[in-house]
Amino acid sequence: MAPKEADVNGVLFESDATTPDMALPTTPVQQADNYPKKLVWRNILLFAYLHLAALYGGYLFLFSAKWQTDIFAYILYIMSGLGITAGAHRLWAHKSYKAKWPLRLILVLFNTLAFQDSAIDWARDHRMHHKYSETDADPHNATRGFFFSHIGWLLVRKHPELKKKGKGLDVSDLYADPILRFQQKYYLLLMPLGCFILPTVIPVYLWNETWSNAFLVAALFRYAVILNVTWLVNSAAHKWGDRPYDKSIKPSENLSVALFALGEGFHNYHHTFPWDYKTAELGNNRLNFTTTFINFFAKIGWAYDMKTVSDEIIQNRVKRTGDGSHHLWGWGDKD
Ligand code: ST9
Ligand code: ZN
Ligand code: ZN
Repeated sequence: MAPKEADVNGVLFESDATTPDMALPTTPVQQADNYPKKLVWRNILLFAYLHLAALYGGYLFLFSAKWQTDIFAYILYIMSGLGITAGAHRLWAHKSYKAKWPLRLILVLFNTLAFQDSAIDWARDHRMHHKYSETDADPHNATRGFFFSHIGWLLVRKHPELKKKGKGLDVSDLYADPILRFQQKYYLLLMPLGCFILPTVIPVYLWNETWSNAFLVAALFRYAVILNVTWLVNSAAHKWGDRPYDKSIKPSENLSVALFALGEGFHNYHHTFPWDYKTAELGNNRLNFTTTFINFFAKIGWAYDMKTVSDEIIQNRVKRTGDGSHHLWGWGDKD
């Protein structure tokens, strides 16, 4: 499908997107920080415990765990990361490509290892993030500061404006997928198994790791790292970096984030052209392992209908709204 563009409040989107709710930003409304915030103490305590335990887990990763456990934790990092990037983000939130059921099954398994809530809930929040970007209806509204957009938004009840506007969001396509419905229905059984129990039991039984090393390294340390890398896209990549495609928005091209986030740090591009399955101007071999992963499945026919943006549309946009730094991000020859 050739990408077409229309201009809504100065931000381009694909006018024939099948689910418009994934891509249509609105004009920022009031930036009120003055509603009575309700702290969620359960989350505050659990995240405090997770981060303290993960710090110790990081120490064990370096100085105590068996090498097999470290490699296992790294593999889990990549698998759960792809469950977020290729699954929840590029496939389900944005529908930037289509996937046959075996790939959807792999992605939902990977996604469950990542414990970032069900893919349906994740995609629903993310559609709000794009549609109402940096307003009160954006779940991790970056205008409320680094801490709020990083982790703070998970420690308080959501803004009433989000709940109000969220009623109008179309997520029928997500509920139409039986694989996603299954994950959501059994999430409280599947998630502990995938994120904590199996990552602990496997190192103990397969290579005789200690219970504490297995739990603290392969489960908690790996989980906390991947959470923070994901959150950095909402915080750091909404604050620091160049804005070659649209200088009027906060999302930025952040190389350090992209390095750890499997290709998801080119956030100025992504907010400007949210339907591109690469979430960046450049794909393979340019710090974009998620694109390599999707392209591999496209080769065997399990991924298809990948949406992209033509060079001409990019160039026009760069000239019209970029901050002049595009020469740094075109990176010479394209893939
Ligand atoms: C986590 C998610 O960490 C991280 C997501 C990050 C996203 C990053 C995106 C960046 C791009 C991609 C880059 C990926 C890079 C990956 C790199 C990997 C290497 N729409 O939520 P509730 C309504 S999760 C429409 O309970 P509260 C709805 O009616 C971490 N409606 O609000 C809903 O009822 P229901 C683990 C919405 O009570 C009702 O409101 N998980 C929407 O205010 C209540 O919803 C946790 O820690 C919407 N979007 O509670 C749990 N939202 O659901 C964290 C709400 O029945 N969450 N409604 O339809 C919670 O505990 C709670 O949600 C809360 C808010 C306390 C934060
Ligand atoms: Zn997105
Ligand atoms: Zn964003």
